[in-house]
Amino acid sequence: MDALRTDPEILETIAGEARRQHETLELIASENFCSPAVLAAMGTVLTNKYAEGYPGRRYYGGCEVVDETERLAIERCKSLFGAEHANVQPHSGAQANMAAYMTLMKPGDTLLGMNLSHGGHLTHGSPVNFSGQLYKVAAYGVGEETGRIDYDQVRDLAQRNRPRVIVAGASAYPRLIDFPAFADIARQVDAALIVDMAHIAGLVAGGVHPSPVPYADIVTSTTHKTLRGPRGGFAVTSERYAKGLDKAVFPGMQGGPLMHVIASKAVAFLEAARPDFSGYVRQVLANAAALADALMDRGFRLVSGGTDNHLILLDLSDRDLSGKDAEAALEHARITTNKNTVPGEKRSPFVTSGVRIGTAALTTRGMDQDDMRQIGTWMADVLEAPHDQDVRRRVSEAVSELTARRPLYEEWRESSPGLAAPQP
Ligand code: DSN
Repeated sequence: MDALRTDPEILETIAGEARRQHETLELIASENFCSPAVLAAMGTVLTNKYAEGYPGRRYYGGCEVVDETERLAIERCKSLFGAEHANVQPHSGAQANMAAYMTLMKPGDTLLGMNLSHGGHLTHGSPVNFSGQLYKVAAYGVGEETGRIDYDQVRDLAQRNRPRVIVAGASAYPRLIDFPAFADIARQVDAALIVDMAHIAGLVAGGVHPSPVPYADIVTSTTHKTLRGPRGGFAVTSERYAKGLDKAVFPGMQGGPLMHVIASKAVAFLEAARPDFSGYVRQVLANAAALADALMDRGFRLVSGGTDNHLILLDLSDRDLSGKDAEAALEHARITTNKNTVPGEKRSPFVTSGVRIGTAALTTRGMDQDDMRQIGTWMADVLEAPHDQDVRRRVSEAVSELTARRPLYEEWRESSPGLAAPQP
């Protein structure tokens, strides 16, 4: 990062963010800390190269080296997820979803996806997103009592709406997803099945969540959540849809691939194939269970009463505290989460009655169940007295002691020593 001394303003923002990541407890369920190797691959000369097309079939000269980069990423991705075909070019999960839809349906066709306020994703048919504007949408959700996907409702909606595509997968769902059940429903109504495994891709790679690959026509994902790669997307499919998917990504939707990010995805796929990654994701789940127990022990309600994965959805609808205020109070105590709607939400999506919490990032920092029980106690202290400055200060100081013992990206953090730490 010495080279960045030519731009002290940007260097300051990067070092400031490195410091923030180091000095706070990152519990946003969709975030993680990628390895120095993943980080390094992104800051390379590969960013200079235009490579529209695919390996061996490019629209530019000089692609023989980046062809090899992309081939490595494709082969590693296929091998990691046991897929016949992989496209590693989508710039994001949203674009992977767009390409999957373009492969399997036409504008005006019907899409059945999970309601955003029940834990789905914008690209699963929200009216404010292209998916809700280009397609007719029907939405399933979770049972209000159980907090779990209501598969009878999915079947009923599928039979009544005859969707061209059913999309399974979620952004805020704390339980295992039954992919055979979705595949069965899709078969009954002659629909295609897309699984968006963005949140759980690392859990699938590490073998602690069943894989959707044998059941779905196309599986889409991001690379930066539990999978712990760079910010980006990818999709895997069978030979049957391989050509269609590739055409939908390029030239259907994107131009030149980001070769530096594709190199970084390749590094992440290699890391996720190693035995220690399975140990990591097992610990992610153990940590989520420990944190969930700690919060429930203090009387907090969790959607579905617990978790099977990396994610916890705190339901504050029985309290005089919104998700927005809870997020702010926790942030003042150096604990980063995000407000989230809960099933049966009564408040607006900008206020919400829930807080989404995930353990992938802190597990990467080496934290274990004891740390999670302690963090659960601190969170409960703050949420029970969200305006109490003394509680915030006490928790904030305790968080500082814990984070100081688990250094993160020291090289970056130290590159701008004059920066002030965020104050509660
Ligand atoms: N925004 C992501 C999340 O936080 O889950 C999904 O794209």
